[in-house]
Amino acid sequence: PFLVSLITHPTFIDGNCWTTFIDDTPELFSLVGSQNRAQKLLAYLGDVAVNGSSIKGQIGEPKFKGEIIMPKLHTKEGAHIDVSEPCKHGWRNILLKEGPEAFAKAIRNYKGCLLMDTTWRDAHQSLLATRVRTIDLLNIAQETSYAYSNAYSLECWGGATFDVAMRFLYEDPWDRLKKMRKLVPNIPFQMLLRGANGVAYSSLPDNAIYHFCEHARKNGVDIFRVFDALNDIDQLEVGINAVKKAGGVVEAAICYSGDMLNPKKKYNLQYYLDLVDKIVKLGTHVIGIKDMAGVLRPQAATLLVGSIRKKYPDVPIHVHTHDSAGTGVASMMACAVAGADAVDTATDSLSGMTSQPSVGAVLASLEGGPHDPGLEVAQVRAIDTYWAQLRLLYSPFEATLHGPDPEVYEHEIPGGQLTNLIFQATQLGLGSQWAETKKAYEQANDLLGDIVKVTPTSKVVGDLAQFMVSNKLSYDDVIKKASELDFPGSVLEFFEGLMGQPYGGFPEPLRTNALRGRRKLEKRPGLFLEPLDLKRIKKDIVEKYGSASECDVASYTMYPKVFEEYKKFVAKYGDLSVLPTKYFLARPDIGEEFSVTIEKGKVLILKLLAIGPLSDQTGQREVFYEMNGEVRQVTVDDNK
Ligand code: 3PY
Ligand code: ZN
Repeated sequence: PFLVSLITHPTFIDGNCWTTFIDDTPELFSLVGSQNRAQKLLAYLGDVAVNGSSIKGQIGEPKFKGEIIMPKLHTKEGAHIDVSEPCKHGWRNILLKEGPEAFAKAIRNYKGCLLMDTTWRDAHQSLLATRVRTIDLLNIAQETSYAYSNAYSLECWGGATFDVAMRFLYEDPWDRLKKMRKLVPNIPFQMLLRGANGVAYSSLPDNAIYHFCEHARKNGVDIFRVFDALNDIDQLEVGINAVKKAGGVVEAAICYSGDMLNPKKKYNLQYYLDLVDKIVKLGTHVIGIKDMAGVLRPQAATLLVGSIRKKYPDVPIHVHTHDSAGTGVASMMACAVAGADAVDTATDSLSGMTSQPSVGAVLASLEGGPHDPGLEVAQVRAIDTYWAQLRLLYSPFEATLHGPDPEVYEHEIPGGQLTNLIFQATQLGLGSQWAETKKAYEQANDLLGDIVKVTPTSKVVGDLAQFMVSNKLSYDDVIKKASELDFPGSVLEFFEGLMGQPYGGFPEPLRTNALRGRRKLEKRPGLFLEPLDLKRIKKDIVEKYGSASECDVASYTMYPKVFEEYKKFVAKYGDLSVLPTKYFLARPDIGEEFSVTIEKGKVLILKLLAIGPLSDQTGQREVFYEMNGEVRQVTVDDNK
């Protein structure tokens, strides 16, 4: 195609000066670029047509088949809201004009209890295996900028979304962030940062965390919820300082575990208040309470939030929970009444169970009272009509959750992990082992010293639990046979101290017996890691892929292998983030027409015409597509 464009270009035909031709004719390259992109896109569509989607974790095809109907927003008075430009009002204006301290002060002074909407991050991480794609966030972004304009924040980045975007969706998480930012300039964007682990699963050199936060901030993240999976203050400090240096709002979080009101349990009120003292001393702008399993019951919430509020009347408190046991709404109500400034909710259709409590239910509980979050109920509901359709579109990633799990108070499995474990158990046909796995999880937690469980320590407990179930090991067996057992890698890493130091120390003699001479770190792992040579990394990426942004460097530092696999995929199929989800996950019907905007102003109208017979010689098939009126053909290996 390049040659054809070249020799038919008028300048070339006229025989004008060749040396300046290429410089003066960039449209030629853009034409070749888009033809290339179109060809790569066809290669993907052809592959899906023949082999079906190969997206990991996908079971079956989307239940939603039609066209998505977009919601219309109206003011309270009934006037139609034009969403062609994003909304301009919101809390982000204060942050941009006056900085994080002024932002925190303004939030604290607000009379109601604000909401953070988790739909774009934790809700789909917890219910749909983090599979919601950029295009589906962007399509509702401008409407969201209006309906949620008074929200404390939109949680839309970090946690597992970073890894999953590249690993399973073949998307660039930075590209997602930049595009969302353009469409939602008014609401603060919030991300989840795993302290000294960044968005990875283990500690990285400090300079990688600083570099990551700097670029997250530059590209649009405003509020960073920083946590450490063991509430290890040294690990937390790395994240806090990195966010401060980047100029973001620091929301250092204490992870809530166990049952504070039960005197037999390890983590009591004093433990949490001491932790809060430490994060306040480190200069957090907002105090985060992170109830990752949904075990903060209403009465404990009243006591915890009330006590922190009394001690720190001027620092905003923001509470996160999961609705696994069904008590989320009651707990968030209790938090609001006890003095929380913000609580987390998700759009109704992506709420409940292992996700956050429903925004509709929380609004119904607080609206019109002294803690009113200040959102327009009808607009919030209108946004949910979009997500109700999207939930069906993502049905291939649904875990079979049928109702609340009050056993969460015993096993304490975090929301996202609970869904994952159920999903795995169902996929493996281990439904009957599910009850056993939950019990083993509880025992594994006790064996490890009753630790705080959230990424990555929740994986340690989960791995040990699955190891116990598959090897038919009881609690006592693990203790007795520790010096012979081939423990999962994550368990050994935890025992080595690679995830930080647990409160109350490591369980002995289990640790020593399991490690069998491996090192035992007594301090945070980052102190033992050499700084990364970020310039060298950039140079290497340029050499391999032709260019490298600082965002690429940050992706590489977090997930070197995943980043390289992602780059290989993109080299083969192009940027698939522009492809509507329906066609990303399943082939269209023969004759069904659809469009893909591959870049601004460049729309491809596509129609699957036919799938050819299998060639015995090559094991391939020809797939025929109509693209902008022309018949195009791709040859695809039949892998079935
Ligand atoms: C994550 O780290 O991804 C979490 O969601 C922890 O709750
Ligand atoms: Zn969560």
